[in-house]
Amino acid sequence: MTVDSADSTAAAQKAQPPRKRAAAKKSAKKSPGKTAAASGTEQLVQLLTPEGERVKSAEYDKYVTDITDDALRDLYRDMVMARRFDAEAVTLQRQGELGLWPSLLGQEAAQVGSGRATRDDDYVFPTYREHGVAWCRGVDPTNLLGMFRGVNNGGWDPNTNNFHLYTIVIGSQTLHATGYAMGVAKDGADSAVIAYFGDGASSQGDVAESFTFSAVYNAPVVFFCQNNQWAISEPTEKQTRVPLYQRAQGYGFPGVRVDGNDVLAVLAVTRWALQRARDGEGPTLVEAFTYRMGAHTTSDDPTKYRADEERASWEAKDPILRLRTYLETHTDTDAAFFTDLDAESETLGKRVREAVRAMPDPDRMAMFENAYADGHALVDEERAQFAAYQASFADGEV
Ligand SMILES: Cc1ncc(C[n+]2csc(CCOP(=O)(O)OP(=O)(O)O)c2C)c(N)n1
Ligand SMILES: [Mg+2]
Repeated sequence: MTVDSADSTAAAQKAQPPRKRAAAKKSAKKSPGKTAAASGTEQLVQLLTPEGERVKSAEYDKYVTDITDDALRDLYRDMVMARRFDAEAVTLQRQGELGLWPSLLGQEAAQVGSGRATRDDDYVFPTYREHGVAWCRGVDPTNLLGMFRGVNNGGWDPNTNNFHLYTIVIGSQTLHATGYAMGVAKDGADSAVIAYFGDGASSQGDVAESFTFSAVYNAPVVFFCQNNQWAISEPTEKQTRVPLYQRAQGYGFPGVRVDGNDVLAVLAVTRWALQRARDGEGPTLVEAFTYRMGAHTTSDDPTKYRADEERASWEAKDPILRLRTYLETHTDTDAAFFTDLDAESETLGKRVREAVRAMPDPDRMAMFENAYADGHALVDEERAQFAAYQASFADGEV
């Protein structure tokens, strides 16, 4: 089924001071492109409504015929565990155990649906917010926290789970993914690549270059854009005058907008897109229409730039709640399933907390390692300088 997607524009305008709001209204009137991009009247693929009702899709049902009630419970569990882990990380940051944390709150369905659509031999290039995808790929959640505690530069071996390191430089991983996918095609492998990025990243030149190269070289890559409506304090209508999924058309490959808070629809659409890639049909753009329920990171205060009503309207579309309603209403899922899961997620929270606190501080000289594979004269000089500086302290400690 396709339905009208939600509109964040009105609420975003309300968050502005009156004068700015009037100017925004005026320019929206003047600019039909802007209105079209942000109006939310676009169609999006949905299989599970916010009220927890299953709706039919002639196009996409066939991609989820294997999803039994047990499989739905597994998806539900993934989302609950991802949210619980994320909440623990936010708390750890607030208590000074992490330097920063980018929360995934609200984006669990987009991440779990797409993450579970991937095969083990596929390769994933995340941004910095894909904790739910990492969970699906089997990366131990505690490994995600080292970089945010400042004790390592990544925290996991990308090739163990085919899950690349987090990338902070906005959009650059789409180029890495495209290059990797071109390599996959040259190898004649039938695996696919998926690159995650945000609505803000869609404005980056790197993303445009990735679209061009992947289209021209027919690279087996899925561009998975989580349109969470905000790029820090910039709303999506500041990024584009057409709905983001329509960008693909200009590059010559398909784009589709999916309800990013509907785990089943995201699973179906991403499976479709990955299969196209494997079948040699080239790239696809998936725009998962979702919402960043929390702050951009723990350093951000969204009350400064967006209205409370906007968040409230998205709370009604919560990805976890809608699947819970479906499970409770249409399956034989008993109360014990939910209470057991609560207990399991608490155990995860505790494990993560203990693991973070136990992370050893890195050797101070370690920061000079891994910048160059074979070393570099300048780095050698800096290393020697820093070692001498440390040795200048009477007790050898800085
Ligand atoms: C090249 C680059 N420019 C700017 C930044 C600063 N920055 C960090 S996150 C961000 C917004 C990204 O928004 P979006 O792509 O929508 O992803 P989201 O954070 O919403 O998941 C910006 C501008 C950066 N990290 N890299
Ligand atoms: Mg965003």
